[in-house]
Amino acid sequence: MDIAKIRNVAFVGHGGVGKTSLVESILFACGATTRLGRVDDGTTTTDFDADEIKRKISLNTATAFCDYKGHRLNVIDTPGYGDFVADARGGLRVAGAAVVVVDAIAGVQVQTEKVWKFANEYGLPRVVVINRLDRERADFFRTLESLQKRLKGRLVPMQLPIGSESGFSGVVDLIAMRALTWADGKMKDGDIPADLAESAKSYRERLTEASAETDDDLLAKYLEEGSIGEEEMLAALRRAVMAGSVVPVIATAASRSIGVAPLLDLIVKEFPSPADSGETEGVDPRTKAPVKRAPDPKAPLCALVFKTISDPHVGKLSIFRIYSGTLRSDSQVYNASRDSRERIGHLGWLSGKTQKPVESLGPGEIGVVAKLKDTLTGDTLCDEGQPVVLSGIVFPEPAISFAIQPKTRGDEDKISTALQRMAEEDPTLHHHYDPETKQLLVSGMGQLHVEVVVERMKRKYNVEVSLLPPRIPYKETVKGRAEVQGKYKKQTGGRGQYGDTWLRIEPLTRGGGFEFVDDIFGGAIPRNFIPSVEKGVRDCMKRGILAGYPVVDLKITLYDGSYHDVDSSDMAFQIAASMGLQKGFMEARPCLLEPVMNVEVTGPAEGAGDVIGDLNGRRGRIVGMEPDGDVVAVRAQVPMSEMLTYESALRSMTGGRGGYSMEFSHYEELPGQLAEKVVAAYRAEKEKH
Ligand SMILES: Nc1nc2c(ncn2[C@@H]2O[C@H](COP(=O)(O)OP(=O)(O)O)[C@@H](O)[C@H]2O)c(=O)[nH]1
Ligand SMILES: [Mg+2]
Repeated sequence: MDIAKIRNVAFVGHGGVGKTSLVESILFACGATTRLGRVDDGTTTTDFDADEIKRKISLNTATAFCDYKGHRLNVIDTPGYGDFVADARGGLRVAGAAVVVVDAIAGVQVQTEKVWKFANEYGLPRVVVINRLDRERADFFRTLESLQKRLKGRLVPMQLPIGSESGFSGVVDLIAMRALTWADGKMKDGDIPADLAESAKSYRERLTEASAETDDDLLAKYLEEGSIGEEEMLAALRRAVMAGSVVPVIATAASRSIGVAPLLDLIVKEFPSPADSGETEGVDPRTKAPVKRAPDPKAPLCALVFKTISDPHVGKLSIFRIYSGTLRSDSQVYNASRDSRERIGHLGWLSGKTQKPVESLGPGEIGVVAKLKDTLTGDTLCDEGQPVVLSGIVFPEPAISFAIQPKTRGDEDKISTALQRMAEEDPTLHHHYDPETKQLLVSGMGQLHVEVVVERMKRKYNVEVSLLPPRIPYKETVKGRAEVQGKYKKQTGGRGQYGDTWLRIEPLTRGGGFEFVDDIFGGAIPRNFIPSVEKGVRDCMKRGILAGYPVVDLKITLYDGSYHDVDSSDMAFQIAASMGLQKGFMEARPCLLEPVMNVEVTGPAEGAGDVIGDLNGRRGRIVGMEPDGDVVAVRAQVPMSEMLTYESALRSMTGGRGGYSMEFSHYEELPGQLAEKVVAAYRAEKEKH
């Protein structure tokens, strides 16, 4: 495939703005599908998962391909709802450009800002699509204003809408200065309507200026002659878009296919091909030296897996992008991230869940392969002789944990197999067994995420579980200092046990973690037992002392002790240190720390007072408020434990019109009375077992 003709494009934005519908219209317009699917009917190409069809929202990043005017478009549809938006990172990591979709009523929303930042991290050229312009109260110019105010970047309209709300019928193309209108799905090219001529002229000037500014000669020519030609303007705009100095804004109604063809033209004309994106950089895993790989089919292979789909029937599918070299069916590759060899069976192009077999794939292409044994999302596949590791994909840490219980006794093994499979395809899903409470904990990005996991477990893996109330990931620390002796001595018949330590316990600043200082002089404890003391301390910290939560922000100094020639052992010193810490910890004014979240609530302005009052009642601290038209965004910091029931509370407070997002911020001390309750609950639980 001609690399200059490839465009890899990620569709990103807040949930429900029409990304999946837009991708569906593109596939249909290009003839990749024979009928136009609809999100509401569960018939789109990229929302193929049963949970997506049921909920009518995208939960996963999905890919599809189509051909347009001799170009190959790989479209990557990403989820936009808070709990699932992290998956968009995978899509953006391998894309050459992003289409940021916003709603023509809501404008910039919480996740719009988030994906905008993701796209900045990867330095992606982008276009903003104002979609759903056919709806009542939709407003292109008001939305444009909200974009310009809240997103960093030079946003310049490349089109103007023709008609509004249900009368929205097409766009003025400000480059060709033509009117494109749609009737019954067919596009018509005509003259600009008289009532739009004036504003079209003035917006074209702004677009010309913005494009020309990246090129001094062109700007000089424009200022002198007062205009520049279409060809020159396109070339200048392309440079500006690729450099990120201009972000074109266009208008669409995806579900009516209005504006789709001009978006396709823009993707082909303004967005970079993988050849334009140039060399990719990685690291040689053996020498750690930087390595560069050109997008050349003859270069050594290097590809990045950006999505994994795991299915009990089909097995594991790895979706990847090739950066250099050629990958062939029936070959062997090296996973440089895991130091393992993988057999490549059949290769394919992927469209939703459907594979089209291909013999080989070259640079810039996106493909799929089944049944790799060790490979996970973020891994680099390459030639074993010339290994390289590309930077992976950073996924956020889970924000919330629930304990789960099997509905049928003896299903524990089935559950852990299911969770393992699901974690392969979802890097934001974590699980672990807590030996202290004997509970299996499942952690995810939010309540909806964990609920979807439970449903999926039932549908795909045929095992039913119930969710217990979420477990707040408290931590333990101390506020004071203590010096204690930890001594373990046992004499029973034969060889005894002897370990004796003196520990100084001190707090570190918040986030300080753990510090172990060896301050033993004169051999009070032999060198070889010092690591045993540290291990005893660490293990004890992991288990927790006050209420079974991990201990953090602690400095331990081992400053004295004694030993016995025969009876001292590694184990004896571990136990001695652990006993010392347990005693000293309780003397050093222990306390619990609770996670505090950054919360942003958006809702109707008239309800802002209620929202703020409620957040205060949840021990929240309001940190900012931004009115934006008749909508207000309230930012606050609120303890996680107070936010567990927020979803339904907000719904009833705002009549369903409010939305919120939250992510972990930091840890703070849990107030005494609340801490006592947590400790009491822990003791009660422990007595049961
Ligand atoms: N009126 C109207 N509805 C649209 C348009 N585009 C999408 N929708 C609807 O908006 C909802 C969300 O669309 P979807 O494509 O799932 O959004 P996504 O979450 O961004 O992928 C669905 O009910 C679509 O039918 C549009 O241009 N006009
Ligand atoms: Mg979607």
